[in-house]
Amino acid sequence: FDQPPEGFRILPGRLDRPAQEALLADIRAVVEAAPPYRPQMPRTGKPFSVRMTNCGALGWVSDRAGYRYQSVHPETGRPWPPMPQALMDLWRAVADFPHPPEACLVNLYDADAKLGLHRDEDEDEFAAPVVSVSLGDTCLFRLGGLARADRTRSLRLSSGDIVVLGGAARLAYHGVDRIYPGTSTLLPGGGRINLTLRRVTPAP
Ligand code: MD3
Ligand code: FE
Repeated sequence: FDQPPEGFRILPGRLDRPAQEALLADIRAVVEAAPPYRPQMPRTGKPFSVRMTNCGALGWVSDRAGYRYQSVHPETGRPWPPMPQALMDLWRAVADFPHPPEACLVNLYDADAKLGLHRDEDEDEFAAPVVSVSLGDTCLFRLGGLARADRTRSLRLSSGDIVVLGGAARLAYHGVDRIYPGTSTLLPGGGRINLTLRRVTPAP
């Protein structure tokens, strides 16, 4: 699309099918150790339509008390499983940031799931980019500007696409408006998985 914000990089088809399958095997192991749960909106307790889990030293969670990063799963109380080496390697290859990611948020979308327009601002290190990996069904992704009222643009993200959000784009509003069922054969039951790699604490 025209005029992407500074720091927004899309790498279409960055992961080939074997790489997607290998990453999916890693994520299946993460999901076994840290079962996906349904976060709730702060204050209201309204459930998200997206289910979530995490891997890495820290994980993003949301409940009535608010949004935060924490070192344990909110339901099992166990530490998040380690970040798979393939994700550490991917960050090193695309992030252009000299310190490793600390958190990988795993978002699981069924055909009806959406993610409202929001900013990722719960991290203490905005110099680091967020790196997103899409697996499974294509979604309609919406990217805005630094203010909620700014014009937004929509683009499709497909399995194997990687997006790097650095610079000014790091604090841009964004969301997922819809999933296109049946657009990928990667996930046997359909749906979409998005991984976001994040640096949470200030880089040393
Ligand atoms: C643009 N995830 O987990 S990934 C999220 O597809 C999130 O599941 C979406 O938004 C998903 O917070 C979008 C692409 C993405 C991630 C972070 C961004 C776009 C971004 C941060 C700033 C601007
Ligand atoms: Fe986000």
